[in-house]
Formats: sequence, C-alpha cells, structure tokens
Amino acid sequence: MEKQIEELRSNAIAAIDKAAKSLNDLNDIRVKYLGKKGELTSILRGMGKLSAEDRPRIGQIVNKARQELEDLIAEKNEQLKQEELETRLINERIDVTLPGRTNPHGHIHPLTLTLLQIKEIFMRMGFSVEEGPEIEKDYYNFEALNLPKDHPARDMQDSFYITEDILMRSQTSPVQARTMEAHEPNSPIRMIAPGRVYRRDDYDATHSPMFTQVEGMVIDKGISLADLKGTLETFLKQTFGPKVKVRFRPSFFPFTEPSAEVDISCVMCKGKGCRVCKGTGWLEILGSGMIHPNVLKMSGYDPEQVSGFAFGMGVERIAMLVYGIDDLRLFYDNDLRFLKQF
Ligand code: 2NM
Repeated sequence: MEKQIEELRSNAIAAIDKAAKSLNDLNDIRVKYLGKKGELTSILRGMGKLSAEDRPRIGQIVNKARQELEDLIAEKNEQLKQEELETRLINERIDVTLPGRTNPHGHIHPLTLTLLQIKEIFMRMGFSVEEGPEIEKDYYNFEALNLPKDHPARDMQDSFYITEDILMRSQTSPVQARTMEAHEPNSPIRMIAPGRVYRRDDYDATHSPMFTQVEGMVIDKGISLADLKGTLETFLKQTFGPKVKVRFRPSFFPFTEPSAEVDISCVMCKGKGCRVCKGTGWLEILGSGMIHPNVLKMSGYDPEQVSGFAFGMGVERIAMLVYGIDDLRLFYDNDLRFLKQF
C-alpha cells in the first residue's frame, strides 16, 4: 500500500514538473490524481477495507501526499500563469514609436471652389450673398420677372413643375424679386444669388437637369450701363486674369432692357481660334442687362426714382474654363480620380 502511494506520488510530481506545459495540462494532471475519480482519491475511498491499525497511518500518508501535490500544483499554476502573461506581454506589445495612421483629408469640390471664388470677388465689391428656396412659386420664378405666360420656360416641357403654381426654380432670379420685396421700396441693393437651378434638359457633356447659377443685381439712384460694364469687367478680369478681353453684344432677356451678352477672349487659345471657342476666339460667359421697369415695379420699386443692372452666369461653365474641364458630368459623377486633382 505504501509503495503504491509512493509510486503514485512520484509519478504525479514528475508529471507536474515535466508534463505540464500549460494551465490546461496542469488541470488534467490535477483531475487525474486529485479529482473526484482521481487515483489518490480512490485510494482514500478504499481505506475502509484496511485494518484499524493501518487506517490512521495510511490515511496520514495519503493526506500528506495529497497536501504536497496540491501545493506543487498551486505553485506550478502560479508559474504557468506568470509565463503565459509574459508571452502575452511580448506578443501583444505595442510599438508606440510607430507613426500614427492618418485619416485621409477631404477637400473642396471644384464647383464649390469656383463658387467660393466668385462670391469672394463680389463680396470685395460690396455685394451681399442672398439665398432663396429651390422649390419656388411660379410667381417669383416667372411672373415677378416679366416673363410672359407664353414664354417657353413656363411650359411643362421645360421646367419641373410640382403643382400648377409651384416648381423647381429654373433660375436664381426669384431671389432678386424676394430681396427687392424684403427691402424698403427704392432702397439700394447690391447682391448676388448663388444656387442650384433645375431645367428639363438632356444629360450630356454640356447639359444637366440641375446646375449652379450665380445671378446678381445692383439697384440705386443713377445706376447705368457703365456700372454694369465696369462691375462685370472687374469680375471677369479677377476670374480669368488681367489680360482677358471682354466684349458686350446686344441680346434679349424678358427681365432686362437693354440686354447684353458678355463674351471673353478664349482662355484656351487667347483669342486665336480653337476647338473650345469654335474658331471665333470668343466665349459666351454672362447674360446681363438693365433691369426692366416692369420688374422693378412688380416688387415695389419705382423705375422713375431708381435704376439697376442684373446679370447671370453658369458656375459649371466658369469652372470648366478655369480648370480646363471638358465634360460637365465630371462635376456630378464623384469619381475620386477627378476630384483628387483639385
Ligand atoms: C441673366 C441675364 C440677364 C437677371 C435679371 C434679374 C432681375 F431679377 F433683376 F431682373 N436677375 N437676373 C438676369 C439678367 C439674369 O442670366 C443669364
């Protein structure tokens, strides 16, 4: 009996010492010897069969061995835990000297960039920047701007109507009408209205059903065509460079009289004639004119007391000429290969 216990004890010690490479191994060994169905436990159970003299002595040996093994296991357990912790500390070490991961920076869309530049030039000339709704009343979009009922833009074919008298604005001019209404009649105004406008156009390299406009107007006592020319020339030279040539051609708009189309010398060929200017050396860039007396009257201003000029431009077209972009759709595709270039 003593021999059997001694053998069990030394096997267990050897196993704890050598075989246990992990906490799991160690637990297996503990179960094998000290568990409910373990080898030492079964010896303890079998003690009933021993004689009364042997029982205390053997019991003492078994308990001593049991205590010894428990202590060894506890000690090994501590050691393995420590080793596992050290391995983890090495494997999961963070190199705090590595450079950080930077977030990619976004940047401003070329259209927004162009719009910001346009706004800045006009703001330096004392213009305020006004905004208005994109869903607009027929009254502000057409009626207040002297567009007759039979004007083609008022056709269902050409504008996005929501109801009989509400539509997606087809121009930013309703903001001018609203701005006049909001002012004391005949008080001076110097404003631009940037924003999106909507027209029933096919989507191709030069047309989009949604595009961006900047319109503007100046009203005061004694405003003349000279103010229109000086203001727009200043704007165009700041946008396309001081060498750009500007020319005014007679034109027609329902809301201005007289009206003028404004051209600049071609930014691609400097006026020699190329594909972009179709050999003419000139590019159409702005519409403009002296505000029609009916428009002033409709919004409470007296054309006998004050006069004004107004103008409008497409921001996409300006951006295309400034950056040499040949397809309007690039502004809306959100292709990063394009956007990253600005
Ligand atoms: C253009 C061309 C010419 C214009 C006129 C007005 C208003 F409201 F004052 F009458 N706003 N914008 C105007 C004039 C717009 O865009 C090509």
